[in-house]
Amino acid sequence: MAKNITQKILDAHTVSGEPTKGSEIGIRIDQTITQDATGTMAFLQFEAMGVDQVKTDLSVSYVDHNTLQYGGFENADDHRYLQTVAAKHGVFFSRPGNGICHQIHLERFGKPGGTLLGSDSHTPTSGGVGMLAMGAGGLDVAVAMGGGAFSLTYPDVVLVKLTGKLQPWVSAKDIILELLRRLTVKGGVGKVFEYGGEGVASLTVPDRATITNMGAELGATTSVFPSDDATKEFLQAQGRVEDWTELKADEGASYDEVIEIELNTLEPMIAQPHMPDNVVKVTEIAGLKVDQVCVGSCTNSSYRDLMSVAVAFKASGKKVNNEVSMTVSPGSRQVVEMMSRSGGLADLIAAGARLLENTCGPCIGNGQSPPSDAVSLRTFNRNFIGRSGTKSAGSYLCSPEVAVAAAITGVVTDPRTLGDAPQFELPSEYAIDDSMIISPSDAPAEIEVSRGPNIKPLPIQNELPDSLAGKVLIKLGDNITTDDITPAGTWLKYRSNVPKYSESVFCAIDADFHTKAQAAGGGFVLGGENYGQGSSREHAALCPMFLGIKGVIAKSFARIHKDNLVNFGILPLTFDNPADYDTINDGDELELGGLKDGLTGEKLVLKNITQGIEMNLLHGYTPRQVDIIKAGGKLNYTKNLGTAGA
Ligand code: MIC
Ligand code: SF4
Repeated sequence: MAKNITQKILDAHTVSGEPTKGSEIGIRIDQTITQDATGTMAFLQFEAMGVDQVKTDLSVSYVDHNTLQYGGFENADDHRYLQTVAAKHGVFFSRPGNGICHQIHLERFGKPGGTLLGSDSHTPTSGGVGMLAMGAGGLDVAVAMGGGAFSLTYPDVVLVKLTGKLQPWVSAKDIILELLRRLTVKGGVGKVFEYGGEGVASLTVPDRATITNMGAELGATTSVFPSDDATKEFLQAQGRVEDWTELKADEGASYDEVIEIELNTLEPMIAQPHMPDNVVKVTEIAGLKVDQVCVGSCTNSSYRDLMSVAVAFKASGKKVNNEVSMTVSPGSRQVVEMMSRSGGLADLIAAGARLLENTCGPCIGNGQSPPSDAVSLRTFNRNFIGRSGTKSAGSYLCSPEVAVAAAITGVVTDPRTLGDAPQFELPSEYAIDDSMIISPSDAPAEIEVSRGPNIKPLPIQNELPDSLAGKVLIKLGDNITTDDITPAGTWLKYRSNVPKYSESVFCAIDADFHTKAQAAGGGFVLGGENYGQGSSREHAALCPMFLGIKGVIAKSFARIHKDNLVNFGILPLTFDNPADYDTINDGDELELGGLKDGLTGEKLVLKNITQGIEMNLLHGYTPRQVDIIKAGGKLNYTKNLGTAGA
């Protein structure tokens, strides 16, 4: 049978289940990524499983989110813990200062045809070199490090057929913004986006990685490009051509859906506040005054991206506009070194751009919060309300080309009005220096794992009782993000301290939520469509669990968050009849009984005691998920099995 790329990789890695659409399969994971904001929990969970050495081909622990170490010992303690626990258990450790996990993984480790699981939603970046790379909660990654399979629903595969070639000043970011415009932030749920067509050849690996990275904003399981001559060239330039293999769809391979994009007709695009799918052509809002421009994040921080900004500045002979504050955060140390050697960095600094550390930085609200009511243009992937740290500001997502045009003029500007597009060559050899990636210890028994006071023990969930009762503690609308549930920014340093971090739950929506939840002994959360979209942070399940949340009833869920709720023993449930959402009010007293038997069927009966009505809820769990929920979460379930091979 002719196979597409997704089928080829999945079939080569399937260890359980049938490869039929919609059914659950278990796949072997070749490589894992963790980052510091999710990694401390993932490693505490890995330790709790009692596995000595990781069983993957490669596991890397990156420090890139909380590198600032401001206001106390917390970040630095976490780094120490991560470094020692990695050394002890066979994991490579990428030190703070080495760069953003996705950029580095693409540069140094990603391999065509392999599987990668990462405790960060933008793990699909490595799909740019033909990997099947997926984001997941830290606990799923911990299980994969222990050699356990990763379970996923066999996806629909969408072919994104690219024809023609991008015009000057139009770049990869515009392709993914166009897809978001067409499909919305929930248009990709349950799907893998596979890129094909003759237009693929004109895109370099950094271009492809921008697209696969931001496929996460479609809610997609992942996105993948073929591995071709461009991939070989990139891996050759990274000094690892031996990692290259050709990977393409067979002639006549079938797809569940085909989407066509004519590259030559695309124009510069921009996502307006406060959702990545609120996309328009730049020309539609040209002239809007801009207060801040930020270039960077795992979407657009490669050498290619920064050079296009530097070269555009140089060619224009202009500086950053007096009314604009502009920052640049490079993706990796390799990018910084290459930019320094090529002179591009000097051009950026001469233009008045402010150079930040090569980390996530402003993307996750770690610095550069814009002024009140500001317009901030960012080459990032998320513009959720408040994510920048300033609730009244609006973040707009755009390409580096659109960002530099606005930095020069001080208003949203179509970069095509600037004249000739930046010309520069991508290197045939990148600067390779892995000295900030520390290998695991040769004598693991001698390593003592360092645990500072910020590292609090994992909260434990009990087995599921037969009935759950409690109040609706909050009623929410559509597209609630994990940033709404457990915000980042100044809260980030408490990622290893669940009791403290739990104080942040829904704080921007209801500042008293955590006290209310604890006083009520827990209860239920009511959500609309696509509940839990955005990041993979399992804290968005773990902290509500700590506050006693028993179930989240919503119209639909984002993939990773739904798995995270199950993993922590909170019931994600949907309405049999979505109109029932309107009949439940904030504060209503709810009861779900007969759970142990009920979970073996499709439907559960919810009693709304306050309104005196009943309704059917659907759980949609696989038998494995039912067992996890009954055990009180995946950690208990895995321990009960006595293996990480769950
Ligand atoms: C994000 O971009 O929201 C993050 C911070 O990288 C998260 C992970 C986290 O919350 O630690 C993600 O995308 O998964
Ligand atoms: Fe870091 Fe932002 Fe990428 Fe998340 S989206 S990994 S915060 S750069």
